[in-house]
Amino acid sequence: MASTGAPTPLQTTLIDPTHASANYLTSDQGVKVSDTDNWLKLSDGTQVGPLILEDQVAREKVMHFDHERIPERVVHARGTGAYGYFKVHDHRASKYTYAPVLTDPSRKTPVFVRFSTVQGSRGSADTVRDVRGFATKFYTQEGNWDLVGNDIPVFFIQESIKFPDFVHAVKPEPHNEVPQGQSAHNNFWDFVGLQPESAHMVMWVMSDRGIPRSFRMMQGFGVNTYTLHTLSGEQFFVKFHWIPELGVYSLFWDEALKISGQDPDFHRKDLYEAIENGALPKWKFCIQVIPASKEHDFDFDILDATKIWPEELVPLEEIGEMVLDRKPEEFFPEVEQVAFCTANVIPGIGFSDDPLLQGRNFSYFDTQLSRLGVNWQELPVNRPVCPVLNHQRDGQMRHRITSGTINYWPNRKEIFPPVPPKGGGYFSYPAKVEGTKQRIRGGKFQEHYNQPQLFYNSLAPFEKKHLVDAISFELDHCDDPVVYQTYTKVLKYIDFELAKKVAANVGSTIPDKPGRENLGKTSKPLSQLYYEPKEPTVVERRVAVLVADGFNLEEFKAVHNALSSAKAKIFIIGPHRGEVYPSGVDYTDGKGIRADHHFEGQRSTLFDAVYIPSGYHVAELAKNGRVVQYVREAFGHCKAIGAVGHAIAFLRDIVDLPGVEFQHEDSKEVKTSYGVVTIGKYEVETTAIDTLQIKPGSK
Ligand code: HDD
Repeated sequence: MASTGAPTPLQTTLIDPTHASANYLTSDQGVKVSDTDNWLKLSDGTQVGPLILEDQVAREKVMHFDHERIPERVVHARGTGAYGYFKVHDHRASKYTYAPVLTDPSRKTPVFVRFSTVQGSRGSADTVRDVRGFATKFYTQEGNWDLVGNDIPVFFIQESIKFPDFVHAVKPEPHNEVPQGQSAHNNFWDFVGLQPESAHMVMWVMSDRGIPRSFRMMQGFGVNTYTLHTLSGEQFFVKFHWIPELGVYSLFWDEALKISGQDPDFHRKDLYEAIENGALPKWKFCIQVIPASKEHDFDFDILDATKIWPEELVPLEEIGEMVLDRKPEEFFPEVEQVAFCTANVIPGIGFSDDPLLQGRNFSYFDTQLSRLGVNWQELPVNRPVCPVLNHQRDGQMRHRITSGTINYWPNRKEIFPPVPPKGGGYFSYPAKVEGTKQRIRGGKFQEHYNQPQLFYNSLAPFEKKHLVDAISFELDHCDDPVVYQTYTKVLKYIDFELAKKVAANVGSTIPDKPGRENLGKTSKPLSQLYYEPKEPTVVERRVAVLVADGFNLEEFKAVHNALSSAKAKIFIIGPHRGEVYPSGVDYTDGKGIRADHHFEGQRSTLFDAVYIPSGYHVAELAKNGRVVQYVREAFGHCKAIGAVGHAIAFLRDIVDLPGVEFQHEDSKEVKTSYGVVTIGKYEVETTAIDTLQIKPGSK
């Protein structure tokens, strides 16, 4: 891995056809192939007869193809991934753990991160409402550590034995395999209505968190409670957090729905384009730590994965950062074959008795057996970067070859002896466990509504509105009244107003009294607004510039320069792809600018901001229904819209809403109202343009 300084096994496996020492086609056995287009046939030269099965070249090609698919992941099937590195800032976590990856600032640990959606299959769309997986493989010198998390800090269920029920309920229904890429159906809402421990996670997924703008703008959470250990024998409970440098932003539901059709690969393209353009996605790495002695000091169980540890009670400690800087070379061997397992921890990091985590530790290895086989760890993307030396042998698709006569321990030659814990071997914390075997859950696991209420109370008014709309959308897709009646009863226990609003929307019985009182508690970090970056940035934000023949070139250039020096991505959208000419240009001299897309090709939903330069081209734009819809839609989605000179009049005509103020046309001042930025003077001075800022996150 050139960029991170540390090698990965992939380097030895990578074939780069453009630099291969030989440039010819061979069979899988390395035999040169003379023809890959025609199957061997019987023919007298004019008549062509049947194919001959003897053709080993054709058979190999087709048979390989016949077996190209492996089972997709039973959940998180759709995803994408990238390589990068992880670094800690200093030694501050040494008081909690001896794991060098978390304590040694001189280390730059290579990572691979896979982002995913949960419900849909491999071919589903990126922008569906769903939880996003955020799984990180740290290739540490002490072995691989897999932190298999989500973009939401809690989970639907407390016990892993419920996982098959939950997944069956959320996945497409068994009789007709509907729906794809969404949870808006009877079975999901039936299950969560009867399993109220899911209420907290349901609130998160129905909030804007369920439709992120980009993987680069999502938080990540380890979700489960893990432990950290010191060499002197202290144990701490820990939760892991990723916080994106760019802030936490979401799409509007209307945008998400449209993008699902307009560009189903929106998120994966966004990730790779950012890396290609050097706008490297970056996250702060934080921990929340509770000393073992304080495990029972809270009114919730700290081992319950349906609960957060409110930051007011357990503050975040930032200890490091992660940067993604390299795309995979080939999707299948890297993104499809990467395999995570929560049981993959390294010395200094351990498990807790979190019942969800304990079950996960079993399930992930098991699922890799069915997807990839018992030697899944030997696949290039899964290989540790430190030596792997043990007596495991054989199994399907074994790659490693170990010489010698010994494949067991103890052995007379002392080959591969276990390392005593003090010498760096994995050390399981010696916890004393007593009890009676029972199928039981802890007492505090029985309380389900405090934290969903805390979450709802903490949202900004517009976030609450989105949440009501989202639940209403989903329940509207449930045609069994039992399902939406049951869920409105659940909502009553979270917030009375919320329950009434949803019930009214979906035709459910409107509750006449709350299930319980609203305790009025809030926690600031639960709202996305909390993560607004201190300095607004347009880095890698997509800006559409709408032009037709006759736009003002000088002004266009000034805005273009301002945006590109701020590292925004500018797309020129015109009546057709190709040359569009500014005013005063003889069309034959070829001095136009090239439109990247035509108005039908890329809709406003695919952009964060829209800018319309001044010029008589506005008359052309105004005649085009698609352009009018483009701008109205962008305004409706609260996008930043920039308009100058004549374009202001155009905007005023089509976005004729009370309360939206536009600049007078003879003014030099920059005016912003509802995200609409206007500069009024037709002959615009470039100094005025320099002050034009298009801020992200206005939605
Ligand atoms: Fe899981 C995949 C995250 C609970 C069983 N899970 C999977 C992936 C992520 C998560 C991000 C995709 C990994 C990848 O990109 O390859 N899962 C979670 C989180 C959970 C959680 C944050 C709750 C804290 N999972 C969970 C439970 C079970 C599983 C309780 C089973 C008892 N998860 C699986 C699995 C998957 C999986 C079936 C499917 C593909 C895979 O593992 O490799 O084993």
